[in-house]
Amino acid sequence: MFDFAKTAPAAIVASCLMGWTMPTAAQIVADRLDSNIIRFDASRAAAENRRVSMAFVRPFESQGSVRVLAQRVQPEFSVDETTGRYVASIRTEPGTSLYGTGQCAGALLRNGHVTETWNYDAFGYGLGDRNLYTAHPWVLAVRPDGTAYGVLADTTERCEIDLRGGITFRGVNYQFPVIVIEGETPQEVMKGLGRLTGTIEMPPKWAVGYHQCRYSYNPDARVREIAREFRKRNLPADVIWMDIDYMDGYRVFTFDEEQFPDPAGLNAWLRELGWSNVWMIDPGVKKEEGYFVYDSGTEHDVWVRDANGEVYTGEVWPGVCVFPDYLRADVREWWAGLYEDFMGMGIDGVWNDMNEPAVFNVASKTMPEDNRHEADEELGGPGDHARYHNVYGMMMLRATREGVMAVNPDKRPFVLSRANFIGGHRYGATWTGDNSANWEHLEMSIPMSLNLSLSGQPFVGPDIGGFAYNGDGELFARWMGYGALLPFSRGHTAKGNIDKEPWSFGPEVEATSRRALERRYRLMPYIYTQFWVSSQTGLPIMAPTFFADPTDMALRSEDDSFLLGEDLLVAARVTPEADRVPVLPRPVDGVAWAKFDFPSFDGGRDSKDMHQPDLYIRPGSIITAAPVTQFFGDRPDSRDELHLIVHLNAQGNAEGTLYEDAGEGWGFKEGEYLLTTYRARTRRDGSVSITVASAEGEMPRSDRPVHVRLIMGDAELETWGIDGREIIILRP
Ligand code: NBV
Repeated sequence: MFDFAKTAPAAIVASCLMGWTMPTAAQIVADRLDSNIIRFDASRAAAENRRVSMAFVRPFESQGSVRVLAQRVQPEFSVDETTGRYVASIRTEPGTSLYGTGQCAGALLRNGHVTETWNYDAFGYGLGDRNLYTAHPWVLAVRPDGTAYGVLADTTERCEIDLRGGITFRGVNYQFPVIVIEGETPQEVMKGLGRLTGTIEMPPKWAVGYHQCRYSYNPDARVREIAREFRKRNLPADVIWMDIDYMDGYRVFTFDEEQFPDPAGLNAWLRELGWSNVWMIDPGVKKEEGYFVYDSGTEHDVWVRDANGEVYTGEVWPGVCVFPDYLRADVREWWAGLYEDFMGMGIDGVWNDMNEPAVFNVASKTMPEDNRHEADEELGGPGDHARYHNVYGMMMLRATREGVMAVNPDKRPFVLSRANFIGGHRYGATWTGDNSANWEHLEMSIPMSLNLSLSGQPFVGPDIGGFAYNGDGELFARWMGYGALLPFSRGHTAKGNIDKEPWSFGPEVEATSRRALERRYRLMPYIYTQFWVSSQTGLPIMAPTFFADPTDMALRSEDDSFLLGEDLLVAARVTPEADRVPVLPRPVDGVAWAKFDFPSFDGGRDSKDMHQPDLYIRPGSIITAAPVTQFFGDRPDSRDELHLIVHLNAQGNAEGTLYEDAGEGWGFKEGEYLLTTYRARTRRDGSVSITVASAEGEMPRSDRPVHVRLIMGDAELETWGIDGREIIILRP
């Protein structure tokens, strides 16, 4: 049980022992960190003992103190008499909708739920589990009038988030500050969170494609077989993944000599077929003298130690393991160095798994809470595992990213991590761990990915098709349908399961999968633009439908649909019977969001395929699209055609933005990009003129053909023109 007196700062201990009373508003210390961001500390003593924030992108200086009573959101602080827990709470006004809290199983709307931040190897998780793989002590609150605020409990420690009546955070050991971000809209709050915790870096464009994984594709001949099959069948995909069985006895940074004798050759062969590759690395290092990673780590004294100062050992895949202390910069540097030879094998991306960290054969499924981390002062100084558990994975991810970047400084890194912490999106993408192949999980994946997105992790998605168990073709087809439109789109399944490639369930499921993947690749210009928007602003890539109209209470608990960017609504059918009717945003000035689709490879319209989610375009917007490609770089001609899908608003206008760059490298930071705003205007004679309203960046505009589709209810008009020149659509 938590002993508040043992670890609390002296001043607080004294008041605690005397029966710590709730500080009055006058005792609470409130500082402005940014125009709409206020930090509240429970007391002067708490402020003085405030720890370094691991969530923030950089240290924030106070821009001056503010009056607590003048704030619309006023946190209250107390200590729970029975448990001794430190409590920070916020009263919410009736009708406030609550979201975020990181990865949670269940509905989008989090009112009434209790979760806990404690990264956990949650294989087989389900509804009602309080803590999963990642920790995001953050709540997004949307008031009935659509104004919003976000609340961050700035602590890395175990923290309960209780949304049964208002917002309550219960922590242990540390009187953490509460940070409140106010916004006129939830979007404004997310942008504030982006300023506070940073934004994603642009990923390589191949990582925005579809990823194919399984535990495991081995030996290498199987990898080639899968890669060939995708191309033969015209199933668009960019990335193939190597799970732990490529390693020699699960020793990280090694390759099984029999099954993967020539990883560099394999990667080069894959590249010829347009594939990028991702290989797994876990944190547990086999304790074995003579194994170079263990020997070098021991020499550099990098391992986490137990409370007695002995190197801690725990069992994971390779057997008895030791664990790097990623809280130390020198250890991160050592770890980063290991990637030199590894990446030298032509490896494109890295997958960090098991980094909660997961440990076998212990009830807690992780290392003891009294293990020691010799964290650097800039991260808060030495502390126990209880304090640093939730950021262990994030620090591993950071070290990996640094290693990958050091080897390939001219390339954009791609790293995927299972464990993470709020702010960890700065270092890599996250997926939702070991879900299951059943309808409950298919249904849960959308709200789960949405709440992670609303917690500041935009590059996110589940194992499409479900990890544990088999499922059937029907389930797989439906999951592929919407999974192909998630920010991180990867099919995966566990060892021992049946094959789960798009063709494994027969021709119908294969055709459905192809249509789904073709949609992603057609929408690639638009989707890639959303990654750029997120990298610039902190906005999520996938957003809940209520972002279209935060004042519409009917959208607040819409679990089955999501927005990609602002202009595209994806409405999925997530029950076997496909019997739920999505709640769509209200018409804007009488103009409804319009359904649209693409012709698919097999000549049909996707809408004939009930496994594909319905696509809707916002009134007044232009969505950009491209011809189907099989992978990034498949049609490298810069004069390749561009498609504009136009849906006019009540005034007869529409606008849409397209971001383009090389898809790899950092040239875009030096101006090598093209940001175009296309505008449609209805002219007096009723015709519609489409022009480039504004352009930015030094990448030249080619004279590529532009195909324009004007969506008009069930009908549509189309025409062709040249990019950069006015295009006119005559209306009958
Ligand atoms: O490395 C094997 C798996 C991996 O496929 C999965 O995605 C991770 O979440 N890993 C967990 C370890 C074993 C899980 C049973």
